[in-house]
Order: sequence, then C-alpha cells, then structure tokens
Amino acid sequence: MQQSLNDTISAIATPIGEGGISVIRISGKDAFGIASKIFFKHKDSSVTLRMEDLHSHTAHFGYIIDREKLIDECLLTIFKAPHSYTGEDVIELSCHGGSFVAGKVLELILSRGARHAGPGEFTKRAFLNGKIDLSQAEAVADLIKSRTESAHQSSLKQLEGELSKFVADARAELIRITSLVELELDFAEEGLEFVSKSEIKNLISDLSNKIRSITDSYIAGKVIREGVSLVIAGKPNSGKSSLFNRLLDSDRAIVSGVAGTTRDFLEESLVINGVLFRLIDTAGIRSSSDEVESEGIKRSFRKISEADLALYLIDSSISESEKREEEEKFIENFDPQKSILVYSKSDISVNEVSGSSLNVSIFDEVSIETLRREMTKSAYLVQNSVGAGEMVLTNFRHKVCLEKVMASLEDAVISLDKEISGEFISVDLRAAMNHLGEITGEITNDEILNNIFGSFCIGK
Ligand SMILES: Nc1nc2c(ncn2[C@@H]2O[C@H](COP(=O)(O)OP(=O)(O)OP(=O)(O)O)[C@@H](O)[C@H]2O)c(=O)[nH]1
Ligand SMILES: [Mg+2]
Repeated sequence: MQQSLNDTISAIATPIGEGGISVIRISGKDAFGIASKIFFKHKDSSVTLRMEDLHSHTAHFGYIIDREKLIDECLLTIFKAPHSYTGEDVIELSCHGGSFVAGKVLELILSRGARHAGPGEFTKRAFLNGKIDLSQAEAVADLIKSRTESAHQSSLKQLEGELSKFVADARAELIRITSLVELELDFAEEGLEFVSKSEIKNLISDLSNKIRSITDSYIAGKVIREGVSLVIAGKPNSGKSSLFNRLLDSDRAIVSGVAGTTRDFLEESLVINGVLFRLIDTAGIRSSSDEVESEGIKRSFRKISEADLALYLIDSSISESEKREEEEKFIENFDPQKSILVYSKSDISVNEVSGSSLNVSIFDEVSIETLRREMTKSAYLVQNSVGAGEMVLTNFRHKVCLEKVMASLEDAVISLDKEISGEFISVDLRAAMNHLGEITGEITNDEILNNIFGSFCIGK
C-alpha cells in the first residue's frame, strides 16, 4: 500500500455484481480536475463544468463522456476538503449498476490520472487526515463485515467513538497519576511526602480494574463476532443429524437408522432471529469398540465442553427406563443454564416436559419454531452475561493493547511496592500510556497500519 497522500485515488465503492447503481469514488488533490474531464452537464462535451463552482455536498445530474463517446448517465456528488469522508476533495459518481459500466467509468478515471485505491485506502486517508481515529477505522471494517444485528450494533458504537472515549479518559487519568508520581519525586528530595504511595497504588488499581472490565467483555465480543456455538448431543440414533439438517434446512449431515452414522462432528453457521449460531452435530455418545467411532465420541465430549450452548436429545421412542437413564446422564453432565433437553421424534410419542425441556419432531414445524425460540432465548443469556448496553470489546488487537496497558500498570505497582525510585514508576506509567495510544493510533507504525487497512475491501 502506498503511503503518499499526494496522489488521487479511485475505486468502485459498491459491491461487485448486478445492482441498481454503482458508486465510484475519487479522492485526492486532483479529484475535481479529473471529474471535470469526464463529467458533463450536457451530452455536448465541449461545455465543461468547473467543480470549484459547485457547492460542497450537492448532487448533479449529467453524463460521463469519453472523447465524445457517451459512457453513462450519472449523478455526481461533490464533497470539498476537509468536509468529506477522507478529509480530501471527494467526488462520488453514481452510475448505472452492473460491473461493466462501473468498470468502464473507473477505467476512464484511471486514464485521467487517478490511481486505483488499495483495500481500505479511503478509510486510511480518513485516519491519516485526522477524520477518525484508528479504532474507528477498524469499526468501519467490522461494520462492513458484521453479519448479525448485535455485531452491527457494537461496531456502530465503536464507530461513534465509545472506545476512543474510554481510551481518552484512561489516558487523562494516567497523566494525572504520572504527574502525582513526578510531583512526589520532586518533593521527596526535600523530605516532603506529597501524596502517599498507597494513594497512588489505589489510583492505579482503580484504573486497572476499569480496563479489566473492558478486556473481560472480549469474551462476549467473541460471541458477537463468531456466533454462539451450539452443540447437538445425545445417544446414537437420537436424531441429532436430522435436527441439524432441519434447522439448517439442508441435507448437510448424513442421516440413517443405523446407530453410529455420524463419526466426526460437522459445523455450520445459521442466523435465527438476528443471532448468529454455529451449529455443531456430533457423534452419538455411547461406549464403542470401533476405533474411529471412539475418537469421534471423544471429540464430541470436547466439543460439548467448549460450546456456549448444548441441545441434549433423548429419543422419545425408547423405553421409559432408558429415558430415565438418559435424563440422569443429562442432569449429571450438562449445565442447566447452558443446555436444553429435547425429547426428539415427538411424532412417535409425546413426553411430559418441565423447565427447559421440549418435545420436538422434525416433522412438526410448530415444535421446531418453539425450539428456535428457546435457542435464541438461551443465546441472549450468553450474549448478555456481561451486561446489556455496556461496551463490548470485539477487536483482538484492542484486547492485546489493553492487556499490555494492564501489564505496565502492574509493573508500576510492583515498583511502588519495592520502594524503587519514582523514576522507574513513571517509566512504567508512560509505557502504559503508549499502549493506550496504540489503540487509537496516536502511537503507531506502518506495520500496524498495513495490517489493519489491508483487511478492508477495496473501495472503503
Ligand atoms: N419419526 C421421526 N424420526 C426421526 C426424527 N428425527 C430423526 N428421525 C429418524 O431417526 C433416525 C436416526 O436419525 P439421525 O439423525 O441419523 O440420528 P443421529 O443422532 O444423528 O445418529 P448418529 O449419527 O448415529 O449418532 C433416522 O432414521 C431418522 O429418520 C423425528 O423427529 N421423527
Ligand atoms: Mg448423526
């Protein structure tokens, strides 16, 4: 990715493929110059339009013409620096949809002196021009990628600067503590104690606790990004794969009347009522002499213990005594907060249910719908275990930075305890401040930047 801000970049900003319109973005010093060479108010290209004469944030109908050849009708929107997404002069051309026309227009723009933008380069410019900070730039990437309502909400919050505000507050607090430590240094020589060590220690641990509550929310953040993992468990032949297929509305897993059909586990994603689930079908749990099946069963146990939620299936068609045995197995091995007991094949026989147990048949849509509702209810409990409405950390890089901040704060406390000279303490505190700065991009390097913006899609 080029660092230079001196050139003008352009790319198609809308997704590739058929659509009503395609938007082509141009940003940089020469955006207006290039636009006036290709965009005309009338079909006659001898009458040019000076972009400088237009007001910022206005839209204009006209024609894209390449040496007297009409390419497309289009709407031009103008944004004058610094009041644009990138902070530079920006032109957005809304052309007719379809990659052919948009590609033609882009080609024309590039032939008039713009460079094709790299992934995330518009957002990178917004960052370099001080329009947004780094955590907000990352939120843009997350927003584009977010597949679920909750993921969307949390990136939106980040984009609005919630994390940036937290970082700014933490930084201000650190500066205050550092200056107290430094004051204390100055006065110590004169035998005066300005603030006590224990007071400073308290301030540091308060700050550290605040940061920890944010890093702890990363677990829930993972649920938002990657979905709630839900494992389907139960004895062989209990109907796990059939239910897996039914929920996914596909024939993904092999189903058969022979016990031990599923040997390994299968995983598929699915959105129900705005919640992203990762459904996992496992091998039936029983003692087996078959080596491959035993390995599958071992993996089932591992999957069950790792999962956020579990459905435990008991086949309604087995004998009452076998059912009691299975119910005991469920009570012994599953956390009631995180699991749903399902009596499967309820079209064959119906069971009395209580608490969070359900009768389900793959042939009965009403029972499947009830199951879906129970699944989302349980998922909400998992997602909200950190507290609804609070800030949730969803970005791994931010978590690593915050952990480094906490480590530096811990070093400072250790130095305080050891009665080490105050200078060392302020070194630790300054290190903590730098790690905070890495989140918002005040402290940064090319490697970090390329890493972040490289994962964007082109046109953003
Ligand atoms: N009547 C009825 N039959 C079902 C239902 N669900 C599954 N079955 C049947 O039960 C048998 C076993 O189904 P599977 O989905 O393969 O069971 P499984 O739990 O995945 O079995 P393993 O992979 O061997 O552990 C198949 O013959 C299915 O057609 C149901 O709701 N009603
Ligand atoms: Mg199966």
